Amino acid sequence: MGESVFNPTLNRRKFLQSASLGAAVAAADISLPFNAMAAPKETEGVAQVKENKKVWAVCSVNCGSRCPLRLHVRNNEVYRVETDNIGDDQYGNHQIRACLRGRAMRRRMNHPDRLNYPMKRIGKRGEGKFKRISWDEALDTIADNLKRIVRDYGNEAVYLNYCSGIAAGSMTRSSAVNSCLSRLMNCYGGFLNQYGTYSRAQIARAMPFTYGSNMGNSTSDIANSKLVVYFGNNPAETRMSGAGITYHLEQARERSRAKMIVIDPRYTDTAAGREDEWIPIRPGTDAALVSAMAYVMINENLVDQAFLDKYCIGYDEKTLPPSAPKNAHYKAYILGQGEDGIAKTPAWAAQITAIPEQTIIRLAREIASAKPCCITQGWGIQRQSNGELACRAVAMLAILTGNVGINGGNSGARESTFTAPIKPLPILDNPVKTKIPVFLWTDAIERGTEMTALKDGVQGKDKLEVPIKFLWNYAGNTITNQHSDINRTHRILQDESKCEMIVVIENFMTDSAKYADILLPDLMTTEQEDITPNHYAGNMGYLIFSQAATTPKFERRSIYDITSDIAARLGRDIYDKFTEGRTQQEWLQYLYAQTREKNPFMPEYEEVKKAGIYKMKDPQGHYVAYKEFREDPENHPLKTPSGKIEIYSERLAQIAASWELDQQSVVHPLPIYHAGFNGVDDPKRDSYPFQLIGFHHKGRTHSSYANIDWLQAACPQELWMNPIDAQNYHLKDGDMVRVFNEIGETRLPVKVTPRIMPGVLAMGQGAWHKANMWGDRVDHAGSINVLTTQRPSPLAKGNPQHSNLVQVEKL
Ligand SMILES: Nc1nc2c(c(=O)[nH]1)N[C@H]1C(S)=C(S)[C@@H](COP(=O)(O)OP(=O)(O)OC[C@H]3O[C@@H](n4cnc5c(=O)[nH]c(N)nc54)[C@H](O)[C@@H]3O)O[C@H]1N2
Ligand SMILES: Nc1nc2c(c(=O)[nH]1)N[C@H]1C(S)=C(S)[C@@H](COP(=O)(O)OP(=O)(O)OC[C@H]3O[C@@H](n4cnc5c(=O)[nH]c(N)nc54)[C@H](O)[C@@H]3O)O[C@H]1N2
Ligand code: SF4
Ligand SMILES: [Mo]
Repeated sequence: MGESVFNPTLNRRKFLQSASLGAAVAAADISLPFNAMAAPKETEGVAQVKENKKVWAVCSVNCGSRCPLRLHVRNNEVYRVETDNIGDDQYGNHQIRACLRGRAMRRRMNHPDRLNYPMKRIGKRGEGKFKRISWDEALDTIADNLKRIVRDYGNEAVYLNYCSGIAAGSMTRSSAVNSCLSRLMNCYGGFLNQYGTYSRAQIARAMPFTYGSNMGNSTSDIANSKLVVYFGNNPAETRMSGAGITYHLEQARERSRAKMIVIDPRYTDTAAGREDEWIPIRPGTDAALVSAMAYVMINENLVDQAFLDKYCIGYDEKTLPPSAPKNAHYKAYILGQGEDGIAKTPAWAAQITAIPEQTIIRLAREIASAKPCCITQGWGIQRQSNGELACRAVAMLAILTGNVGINGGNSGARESTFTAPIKPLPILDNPVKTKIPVFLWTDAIERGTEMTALKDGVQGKDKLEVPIKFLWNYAGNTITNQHSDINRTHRILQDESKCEMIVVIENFMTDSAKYADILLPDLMTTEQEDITPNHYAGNMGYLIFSQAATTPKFERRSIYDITSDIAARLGRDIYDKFTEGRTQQEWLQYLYAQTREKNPFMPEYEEVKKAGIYKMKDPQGHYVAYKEFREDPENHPLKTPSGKIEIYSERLAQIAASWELDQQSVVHPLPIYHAGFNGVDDPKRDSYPFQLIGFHHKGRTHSSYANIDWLQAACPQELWMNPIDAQNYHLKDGDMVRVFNEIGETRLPVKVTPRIMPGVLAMGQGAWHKANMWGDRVDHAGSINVLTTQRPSPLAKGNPQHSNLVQVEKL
């Protein structure tokens, strides 16, 4: 093969040629060090090439659902995509219907720009110039570098980047801590661990200080509610599956006729005519709203005092821990008798939140008097610079009104969901105990040995001993596109003496893939056998037994196949430990058998495999978070140090006193309001007056499916702007604008709409970054992460990707 720069047009031609050849190229012929134990090859089904068949498959991207697909196959090509046909239109027996993205699966599988061959980089990192190489050369290069880096720096220098492209297949899942790659690395001495996610770093870290965990009632339990209050929760766009939360919400409300109030800077699809009231709020200010509602409730005697006395710590002086200073309790904070001396009146909150004083008063009375009231938040609130405080503040509203642990109520956290059981591939123990926050991986490359526990949230050690030298990236676009401050990451990765080896395993030439040193073409999950459990599907759980719809085309290979071959190159013992002598199919049989041992009511393997899908309902009906605690707190204490709900947390007081934090990064024992950095009161607003949030968009799952033309046409990438702002900036619908701040610039058309409040802008996150990185670095695709900061949130060291300040100009 001659030297070739990666070229989509060339690729497209090859694709067409091979497609017309039917079965095309068979799986690569790989010579292994020991042939007897050669890893399984994906050649099954070659004999059936001409057959007409329907295959159960799964849409396995990380949208929080996982919908079954039924792929119609002819001549080894998918020609039609259907979805679940088991069940009917009756709630409880409903079909798990795929959304518009899953139904575009044929266009994704057959996309002319798919990766077909292993490649090595021949240009600069990020330039996108690659040369086709053999699998042998690719895997040898990876194994040699891995051996060298582990020998020279130790296993702590190897990192598995957070990647969510494949959510939850038993064999194919891409979770950085729970995948074929983590198993491989654990067979070879381990890897630098991580904690948190891009999804919910702040809430997952903060909520347990209040409740000991981060649970919410199931959405179906809204059938028992009088009032639903959604803070930045948008299931109509983020839980879109036919079995998804959006359907459960609609059905449950049909039963209870519960009123619904949506608090969100955007008029979301979840509101969109189904809400009773939309209350637009400035991003990052929910804690101010809650504080003012608390002020009204306290003054009008509307709080559930018996609940606060019996179940909580730190509401007033009665339950304040002895270690706390005088007047450090919540009530004093609200009434202005605490440290800051400010009464959190509705007038005070009105100028912060942009919600009128009278609305706040009315809302407080309404929420306090409608019991049970389901107070729920999505994860947009916490993906901010003050997210840890804000998410606990929303929980405070549920606590003040005593709605915790009861049917029809909620804890204030996001809804919980029931998941059918299936054991994933065991990953074995990681001998390395050091962990970094997911969001700080670029810091761990650039200044790894400066990172400490008290400043950067390193866990397991006081400080990192080596920087990251080897980066695995399997099914993720978090090297650049999905991580903050793309321009900074680009700069860090240019220095090849820092991170010495980057391996990307992908289906497409994404922006992140361009930074690979070795780039491997993966099979899609529709092209191999796996077992995938449901995720956000309310109280209906299910398992999808997917089969390969087509044989592997070109030189694409499965992740188990790839990692087995790398294991073989690391040593015979590593290979044996990694595979345990099982093929992918044998692993699935084994994992199902193990699952069934614990759940004997589940059918035989062959039976479910034939059926393609297995559904089971939550035996509890509705899940109610902290129900046992509510009923019997003595015998069912929470997992907090006191066993109670900790409104005042002594552990947070300790962290606040001992960690190294700057002025804008606040950790506090109480769920107070603080604007955080890039917030409403940041001095930067003089130059960058707009707050910008990046919502999760229905046209894509993050960046997955972003390259599908049908979806681009249905859901164009636009900058949402209120008509008042548009008038001030002399902009009309469709005008091209530049959106910029001190970090970067992107360009896209403006959508002038009253569905966003004045002063706030929004764009869907996940559009594919498109910029000349050796030129002006201006993005031309509306890719928000050229504007987001790498500065982490205070407690979780998480991604504050919705806390952005920008300016806009007409082009
Ligand atoms: N500004 C901003 N940034 C954000 C967010 C935000 O709200 N705002 N959200 C954050 C959140 S919550 C998350 S979870 C992350 C998600 O970020 P990612 O985990 O990067 O998710 P995706 O963008 O979907 O990228 C997944 C990649 O996996 C690839 N992929 C899909 N299927 C397969 C497969 O079968 N095999 C292989 N090898 N690859 C596959 C896709 O082609 C895609 O490139 O983004 C975060 N980034
Ligand atoms: N279609 C689609 N579905 C998805 C995904 C996707 O990319 N596409 N991603 C999936 C993943 S991995 C995740 S983590 C989840 C993410 O789910 P979320 O994090 O809940 O989604 P977001 O859109 O970031 O935020 C939800 C809402 O919060 C609002 N919001 C933002 N800031 C604030 C604030 O300060 N206060 C209030 N009150 N509201 C605010 C936003 O306008 C938005 O409507 O979605 C999942 N589902
Ligand atoms: S993107 Fe999500 S909701 Fe849509 S089909 Fe796929 S799994 Fe289902
Ligand atoms: Mo996420």
